[in-house]
Order: sequence, then C-alpha cells, then structure tokens
Amino acid sequence: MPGIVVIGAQWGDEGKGKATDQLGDRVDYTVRYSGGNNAGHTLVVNGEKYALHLLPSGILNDSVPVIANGVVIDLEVLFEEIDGLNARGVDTSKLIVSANAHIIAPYHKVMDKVTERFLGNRRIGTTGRGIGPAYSDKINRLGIRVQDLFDEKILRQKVEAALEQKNHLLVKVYNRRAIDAGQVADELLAHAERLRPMVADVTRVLNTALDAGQVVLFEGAQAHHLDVDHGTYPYVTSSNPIAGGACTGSGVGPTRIDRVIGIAKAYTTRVGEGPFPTELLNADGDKLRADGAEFGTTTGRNRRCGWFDALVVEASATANACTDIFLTKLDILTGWEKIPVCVAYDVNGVRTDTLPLTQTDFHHAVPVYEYLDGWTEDISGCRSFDELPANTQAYVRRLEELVGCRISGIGVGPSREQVVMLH
Ligand code: 2SA
Ligand code: GDP
Ligand code: MG
Repeated sequence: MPGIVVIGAQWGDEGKGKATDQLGDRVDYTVRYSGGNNAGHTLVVNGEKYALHLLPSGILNDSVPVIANGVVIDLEVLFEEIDGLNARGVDTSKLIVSANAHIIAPYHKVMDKVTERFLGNRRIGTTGRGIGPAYSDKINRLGIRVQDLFDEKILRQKVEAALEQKNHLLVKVYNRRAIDAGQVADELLAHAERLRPMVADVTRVLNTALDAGQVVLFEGAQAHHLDVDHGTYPYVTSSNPIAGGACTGSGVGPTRIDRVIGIAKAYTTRVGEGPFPTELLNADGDKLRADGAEFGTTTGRNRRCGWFDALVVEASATANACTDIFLTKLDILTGWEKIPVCVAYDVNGVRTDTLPLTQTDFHHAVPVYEYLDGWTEDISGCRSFDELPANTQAYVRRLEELVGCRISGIGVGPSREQVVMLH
C-alpha cells in the first residue's frame, strides 16, 4: 500500500492528526499537500500534546516530513513551529520543502483580515492567516514561490507587482496605509538562508520513493466540505483538501494512490460560517462542545457542534473514493440515552437521501433523524471491537451502512494508543 491519503470527511477537526499518526511506524514520507497554517492538527504522544499547523504529523515519528507544492507557507510560522518542536527535543532535520510551494506574505494576512471585516455579515469566518489571498495570488499568477527567495532581483519585482493592486485597494477602498514592497522583500529574504537546505525537488523525491516501494502518506488538512470545488462554496477554504488534491499538490499521479482514509467524527463540528444542517444551537450542542473540547486549535474559536450527518460523510466517501473510514471521538458520545443520526434531509417538504444539488437547498435542509440507542459505559479503555458495548457496536455498524464504506478504525480518546482497529 505505498500511496495513502488521509482526508477530513466533514468540515475539519475530525482528528486527522491523530489518525495520521496511527500509521506512523509504517510510513516513510508524510506529506502536507494543501492549505497552510490555517490547519490545526493535534496529537497526544506519551502524554504530551502537540498542535501542528504547518508541519506534517510525520514530524513526530521516523518518517520524512514533506511540505509539497500545494501548501502555502508562512515562513515566520514555519520557523516558529520548528523552533518550538526543537525546544521540546523533536528532531526536525529531515524536513523537505518544495521549491514550488507558495509563500504567505505579510500583505496576504492584511488582505484576509480587511476583506473579512469589509464583508460584514457575508464574511466566511476565515482563520485570518492569509490563506485565501495567497491562493488568489497563485491563481492570478502574482504569487511568490519558495524558489523566488533565492533570486533577490526577481523577488523584489514580484513583490512589487503583487502589491500594486493591493495597495490601491488598501488606500482607496479600505482606508489603510500602503504596504512598502522593499520592506516586505527584506522580511522574506531574511528567511532565505535558513530555508535553502530544506528545499528539494519534492515531486522527484516522492516518485522515486514510490518506485522503490516505500510508503508515502499524504496528510489532508481541512476537509472535503471545505474544498474550494467540492465544499459548501463560498464557505470553504481556498485549496483542494480532497484526495485528488494530493496529486496536484505534490506531483504524484492518481495511479499511485492505493488507499484513501476518510476521517469522520462520531458527531459533527464546523468552524466559521456556512450551512450545517445538524447544528445544535441549544444545550445539547453546548454539551457536545464541552465534552469534546471543541475549540479551534489555531484560533481558539468555539466550534459549532451537531449530530452525525450521514449525507455529509457519504458524499465525501464517494467523491474521494474512500477505501476506509476512521471514526474518531466515539468516546465523547458516552452518556446519551438516544443518539440522533441524520439519514436524510427534508428540503421544502421533499425528502432527499443525498446532498442537495444547490447551496440554496443545502441552506434550507432540515435533518431527518434516526434515533439510535446510546450507552453509558466508559469506552476509552477499549482496544478491540468486541470490548465495546453492544449499543456502541450497533452505532458504528449503522454509520458504516449509511456511509457505504467500511469503518476500519475507531478513536476512543485523544492519545496515540486510544484506538480500536477493525481492519
Ligand atoms: P481559511 O482561513 O481561508 O482557510 O478559512 C476558510 C474556511 O475554512 C475553515 N477552516 C477550518 N475549519 C476547521 N478547522 C480548521 N483549522 C483550525 C483547527 C481552525 C481554528 O484545527 O481548529 O483554529 O479555528 C480550519 N482552517 C480553515 C474556516 O473556519 C473557514 O470556514
Ligand atoms: P484535525 O484538524 O482533524 O487534525 O483535528 P484537531 O486536532 O483540530 O481536533 C481534533 C481534536 O480531537 C484534538 O484535540 C484531538 O486530540 C482530539 N481527538 C482525536 N481523536 C480523538 C478521539 O478519538 N477521542 C477524543 N476524546 N479526542 C480525540
Ligand atoms: Mg484541526
């Protein structure tokens, strides 16, 4: 199984970091292929908690961590994260970074914040990390790439070009001060020499590794329903976190991918704006948030909480051709007498068993629930499926049926060892 992709099957924060870490010992390369430091992947290893934003989870095991071309990099954050891990005794010396990855420049962060403010109640609820503006510049052919740091003349020209329109907007529309291109270029160049030894032809490295039968794990950030093409547009991030994004985001062809693991929480959460049919705006939602500690890993924002939505996960399993689902945070559902699971939507009086065709209908979707029996036993110490209470087993089996994909692993707690593997 040399090429494995791990993706979020809902709206992010499903526990991808932990699920990726499970495969750790068997993996030779762990690759981030989309997004940037908007991600927050939490791992608990030997009782120590690590929150990774830009570095792949493989930084905590023996694999080679890779930041591929599809990622947008805030250099300050990258070095802060490396320094933080080094201070805790983690070796980061094997990290390699694509020469084609784009840079998040200081002006991208400014643009992210001012546009969100300008949008008012039409805001997306971004993480404010400059992600959207950096990807806009990439598509607009105004981006700064890692390799540009090694050609000062080109870098200065590119920063100037990128700032031309933005400064016009900042001054004329947003009533802000113009940003100085020379100063931005100086700030970026200050990181060049530290970055240089990490830069590699990532595409070549990964294809050579796959040729040699090594295992490459592509670690998705965000999730299918935050994908700019397949998510709840415009309430999405600006990249392709879906499994297909692993190909464009790293330069590895689709025939190289053998396995796609969708990570799904046993309930649902979402951060930021956008439709969320099973959201609970009541005490039940507050309870899920408190029990599951559902607060943003990057921004600390409250996560919106609701019941498991089988339509959302089925859509992800289908579009990503998931071979497996890893179900996380099942332990958090302990103690409910009945657990509602969304099995269909009612859209203006019409029942639908798959996601609606249009966003308008998605916004109007009312969940149709099936009420499954809950359990009261503490399952956090269970390590095999047979040890789980009968109702917990039935919950897992029913989700599997609804989603149409086998559940091959279950998370029963935040620590590395708190898992039940089925396959
Ligand atoms: P952006 O910043 O442009 O990518 O925001 C666009 C939308 O994507 C959502 N988004 C996320 N959703 C869940 N988790 C994310 N990472 C952090 C975490 C979030 C945090 O792990 O907790 O700390 O707040 C993440 N990153 C982006 C975002 O909420 C917008 O809806
Ligand atoms: P990611 O962005 O998908 O990697 O997820 P986050 O790290 O943002 O959020 C998932 C949170 O759930 C983290 O705090 C994890 O430590 C925690 N977590 C992951 N799996 C489990 C699980 O099975 N049970 C419990 N209780 N917590 C889990
Ligand atoms: Mg997260």
